[in-house]
Amino acid sequence: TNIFLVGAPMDSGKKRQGCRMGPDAYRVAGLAEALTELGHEVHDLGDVAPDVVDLPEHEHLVSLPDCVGWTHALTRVAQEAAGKGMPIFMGGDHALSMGSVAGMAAHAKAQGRPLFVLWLDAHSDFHTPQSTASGNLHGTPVAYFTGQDGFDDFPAPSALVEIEHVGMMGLRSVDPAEHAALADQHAMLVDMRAIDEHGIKAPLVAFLEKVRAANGMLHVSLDVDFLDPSVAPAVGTTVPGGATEREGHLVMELLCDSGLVTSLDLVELNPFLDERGRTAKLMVDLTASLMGRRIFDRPTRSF
Ligand code: DIR
Ligand code: MN
Ligand code: MN
Ligand code: MN
Repeated sequence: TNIFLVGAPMDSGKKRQGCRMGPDAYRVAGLAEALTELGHEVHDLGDVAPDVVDLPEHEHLVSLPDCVGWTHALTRVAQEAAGKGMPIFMGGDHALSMGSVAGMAAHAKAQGRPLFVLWLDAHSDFHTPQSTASGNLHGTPVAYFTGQDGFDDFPAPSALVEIEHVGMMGLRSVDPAEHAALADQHAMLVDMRAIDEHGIKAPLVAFLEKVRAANGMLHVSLDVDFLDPSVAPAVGTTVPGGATEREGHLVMELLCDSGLVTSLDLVELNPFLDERGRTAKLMVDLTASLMGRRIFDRPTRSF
């Protein structure tokens, strides 16, 4: 596969700083090398910068002008990269997915194919700028790219993702307003209890069958906090009770087997909170599993 690494050092989607160091952490942890070793052709496009927009700061929403500028820039870059190969967005916080997904949706539309989104996250990120209590826009991307109301300051996406084409896995922190908004929608919602009871494979396979039946493209958005904090501590919004390291790899291995994934976000890594690169390396290893690494091919890893 022709892979394009897109650095998106976006740190504006929440108050706590550090995600801007994410792209370089992935580079230091050997993301490009791991993918090259698997036989892929890897191009690092360097880091994107946000567009400059003429918008005042908002009294409640954190860094609104910056978030709007990033969305403009990343939508454009995503569309360009998708035309050449498979983009991997190295975040950066989860607000970057407003741009990455909007760009991929535009690309898919131009191909005459629907875009599906697999959201691997403790959180549903389905707030609107009106419903968010924290003011942190990294809690809003799914509402943005599915066309919910209230994003007037943001670019209107040229293509939306249907909420029926969204699958969320790993949920264990959904705010009341998000829960209410999701209740009358038809996204696939797989919370940690469902994973405990049925395993992670069954719901994922069901989702992938839907993607295949629709000849869809599939964007995967991997938030570090999908994983349990005991294996992935470098994230500002840890929630106990997350996916294990093996559950993470199994998801990636099944996605690899499906051959359906056309783009990937790696988001919310905060290297400032990491333990000697441990979380960055795990995210690189998960990406390697997605791109074809098998158990018996794994390099031994130490800290
Ligand atoms: C929370 C945090 N729901 C908020 N969202 C996070 O601030 O609205 N998403 N951390 O990954
Ligand atoms: Mn998230
Ligand atoms: Mn999260
Ligand atoms: Mn429903």
